[in-house]
This record gives sequence, structure tokens and C-alpha cells, in this order.
Amino acid sequence: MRKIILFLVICVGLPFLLLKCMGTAQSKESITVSNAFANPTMGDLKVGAVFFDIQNKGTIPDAVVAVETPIAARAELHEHTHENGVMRMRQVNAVELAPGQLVKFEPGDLHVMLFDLKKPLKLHERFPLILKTRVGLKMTVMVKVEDRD
Ligand SMILES: [Cu+2]
Repeated sequence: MRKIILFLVICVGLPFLLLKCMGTAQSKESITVSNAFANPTMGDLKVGAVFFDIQNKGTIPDAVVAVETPIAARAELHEHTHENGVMRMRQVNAVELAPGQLVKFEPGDLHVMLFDLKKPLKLHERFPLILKTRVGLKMTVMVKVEDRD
């Protein structure tokens, strides 16, 4: 009986554990961010916007739920909306990322808004942006300041 239990633990338990570990590892590395950029700030303007492509390459649904950067007092997830022909921005609490989904943060659409910049965004400089997701991922992305309107 003992041997059978041991056999069961090794043959049933181990693969299950391995699968579980692999599953976790996959979900942790499943979000990729590319093409991150911000436009340079003009004059004394203390706000900026960051854009990037983000893709959920894993198998579980996730969402971007928070953003922060050491170069600004506050960072928010924003989207543009059109109301009666007027373009507005509003803060969103989360940007959903279904498995396989690619979401583009781009001018006129989703963006990360930076408030109270501690220094101006200068052309060709880079700064870190930290993204937090619902499942608990925390990713640091380097944002390049580029002129790309
Ligand atoms: Cu905004």
C-alpha cells in the first residue's frame, strides 16, 4: 500500500506540481510591453503622456491597474472619449488584457498621464515607468522621449 501511495505521489503529484509551477511562471512572464515613448514637454508644462503597446501573451486574463514613475508626483491611466464632437480625457481604473490581446496606448486613445513632473521631458532621454497588473505583476518599462506626434 505504501508503495502505491508513493507511486501516486510521484506520478500524479509531481507532474501536477510541475504544471502548476510552469503555469505560474508563464503567467508571470506573459505580459510584454514594447515601443514605449513620451513626447518632450514644452516650456514649463508639468504634464506629460506616455504611450506603448502591451500584450498579454499568457493564458489568464489580466489588466493594468496602476502606473507610477519616479519622475512625476502622479501617474494615471487615461482614455480619450468623444462626447458630442468634443474630445475629452478621463481616468480609467483598469485597462483589461484578455489572453492574447494586444492593447495600444497611442495618441488620441489610451495613454498614461503624468502629473507634476519633477523635470521636463527632454528629447532622447529615458525614464522608468512602473506598471502594476491585477494578478500582481510589477513591470518596469524604459520610456524614451521622442518627437512623434
Ligand atoms: Cu490624459
